[in-house]
Amino acid sequence: MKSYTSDPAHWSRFAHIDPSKQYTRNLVYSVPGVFNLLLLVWNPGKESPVHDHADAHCLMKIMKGSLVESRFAIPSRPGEQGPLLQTARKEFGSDQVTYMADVLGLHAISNPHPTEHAMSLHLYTPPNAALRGCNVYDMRNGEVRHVRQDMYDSVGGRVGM
Ligand code: CSS
Ligand code: FE2
Repeated sequence: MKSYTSDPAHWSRFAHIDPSKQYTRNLVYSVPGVFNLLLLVWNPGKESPVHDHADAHCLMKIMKGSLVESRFAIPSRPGEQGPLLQTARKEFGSDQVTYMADVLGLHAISNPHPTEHAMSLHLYTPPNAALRGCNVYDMRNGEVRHVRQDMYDSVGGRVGM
């Protein structure tokens, strides 16, 4: 992922945008049980919920714009310890790659730009979240809930599948 230089000619056909969402999840390719590769399109100024990664490895490469990653500690007693403890905040620019996994805690990703979309390529291995979902945390009180993550907004560049 590091050696690849982002070129919209390669990925624009996957870059479906749903303006009603925080971000649009486009499946580029998957090998069931091995990995899945998603192109995420982040609406201007929008942020993901704080989440874990379902015991999988996550590689994220910025394809367009920049994204801010905020990291948080996993609460030992969710919902009983007050607001999540933020451990880091870092901005990544075009073609940068970062790694995330549950051993590093939780994170939220946001697009800080007020008017431009940002895009990122995510590789998840194994593709656990697609099978069993992931946990989403409330930043203010640390409460956790499980969400499904097997729905994509487009698959292979096609919407409505
Ligand atoms: N895990 C999130 C994106 S940030 S890694 C998702 O798949 O929607
Ligand atoms: Fe994530």
